[in-house]
Amino acid sequence: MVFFRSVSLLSKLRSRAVRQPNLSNSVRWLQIQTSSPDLDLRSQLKDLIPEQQDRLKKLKSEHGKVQLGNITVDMVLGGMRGMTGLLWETSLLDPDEGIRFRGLSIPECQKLLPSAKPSGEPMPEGLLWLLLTGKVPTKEQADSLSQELRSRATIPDHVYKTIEALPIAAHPMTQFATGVMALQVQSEFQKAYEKGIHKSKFWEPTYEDSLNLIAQLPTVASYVYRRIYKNGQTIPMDDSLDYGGNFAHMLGFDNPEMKELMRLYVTIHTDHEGGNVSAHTGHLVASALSDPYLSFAAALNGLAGPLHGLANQEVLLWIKSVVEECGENITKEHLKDYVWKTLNSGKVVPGFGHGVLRKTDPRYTCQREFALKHLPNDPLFQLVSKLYEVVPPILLELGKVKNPWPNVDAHSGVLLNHYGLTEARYYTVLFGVSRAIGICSQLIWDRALGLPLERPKSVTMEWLENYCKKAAA
Ligand code: NMX
Ligand code: MLT
Repeated sequence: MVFFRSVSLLSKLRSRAVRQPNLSNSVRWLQIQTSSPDLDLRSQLKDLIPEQQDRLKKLKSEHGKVQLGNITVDMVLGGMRGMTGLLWETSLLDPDEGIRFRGLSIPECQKLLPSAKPSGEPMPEGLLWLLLTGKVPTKEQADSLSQELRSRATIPDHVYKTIEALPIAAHPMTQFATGVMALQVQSEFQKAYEKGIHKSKFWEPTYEDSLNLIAQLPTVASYVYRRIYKNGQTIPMDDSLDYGGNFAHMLGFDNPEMKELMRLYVTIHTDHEGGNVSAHTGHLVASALSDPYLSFAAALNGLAGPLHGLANQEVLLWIKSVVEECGENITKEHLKDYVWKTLNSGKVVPGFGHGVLRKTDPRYTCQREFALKHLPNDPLFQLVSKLYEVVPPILLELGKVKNPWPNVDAHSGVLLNHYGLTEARYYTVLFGVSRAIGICSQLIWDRALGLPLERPKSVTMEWLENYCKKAAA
């Protein structure tokens, strides 16, 4: 049966506890490493689940009534900013420090996660292992997961046909999300639910769907790219390559630096705690026991909005419009005028600002470091660097922007553009492939922990007015 894949233990299992002092308390429970690695992710997860179920039960029974803060009218009217309302185990965002994946910052992930080449960028499959188990995998474990993902990557033919039913001019995100919906036909969770699976077992077909989906996304995404931009000439998967390397390869980019960029890109875009639009949407939809395909397709539709994932497209198009109007060597003074022109026409400066972050996004910083190492003389990178100096003071001058600093999307486009992936309208699809790793990892835990249907209370303006009158009396 598909849920019970055989476990291949290459050597005898010997466990030892490894302390990693930089990790927060919330992840200490996961600090068990194996010196002779167990290469099967699913069986590792299975061992962890009972312990975490007990932990949640204890938290509920001992601290269920502890208050986490007050809800203000501003929060209700202001998109729930600052309102703590979700459990999300795989990552946590600090407004000043940025994201930590299971307690590890991006530089720590770059240092500790396995890489495809010596001292290279982290492999996304290593991060998937970390998000799911809280353990830093060995290179052997990451390679074994690479192999497993390749073995799950076959796409049913109807998926291609479904995408082909759309006009070629349809936005790449529309084509990609349509492909994900077509993949849903294979959902193990749906089949198991129809057969009456016991709820204690929900996580198992969810795991199968999630790994299949993560495995298949680069092929579907590459298909969309090659369909729209390369006359439909697709490139098969290379069995010798890892997840990120293969994705670059199937898109048509075999430059080793582009493969490294893709590994870094996918890794840093995977997860950004639970409240961002795509993760929250996926989590909400999944809370109705919708399977991972349905949930992730919904998440993608949120990611496709310009204030969220589409911002990476908007940034490159905006940068190219600067170059078109003012040339690559635009002075800082001219650039300031251009930024003001954008703001005065009622638009946002894409790639700057954030709903939670209050400093430069570390995902921006690591991409900047990549650029400084590999493409310091690229004219668009130099323009991005100038924007880093010019934009924040202007946004501060506006007086209302809470975070004037660049986010992840301010940088990704110029890197991709440098290696020949110049089609900005496609960029959000890359974000989407990456985000599946975070959303699906949490979804498996949602099922393992038996998290309930999400259903917050809403109120009307009249209700708020009356409530506030009574509170003031
Ligand atoms: N350019 C112009 N105005 C901005 C910007 C910006 N980059 N960022 C915030 N503001 C405005 C915002 O529109 C709002 O104006 P108003 O009161 O007139 O509606 C005001 O400043 C206060 O907004 P904040 O509280 O600072 O930001 P909020 O949490 O509401 O929104 C973003 C966060 C990310 C939506 C916002 O900063 C933005 O629109 N940035 C540009 C788009 C972007 O880069 N999005 C990608 C985010 C990362 N991602 O990948 O999802
Ligand atoms: C994300 O990666 O999801 C974005 O930075 C937006 C967010 O965290 O709200």
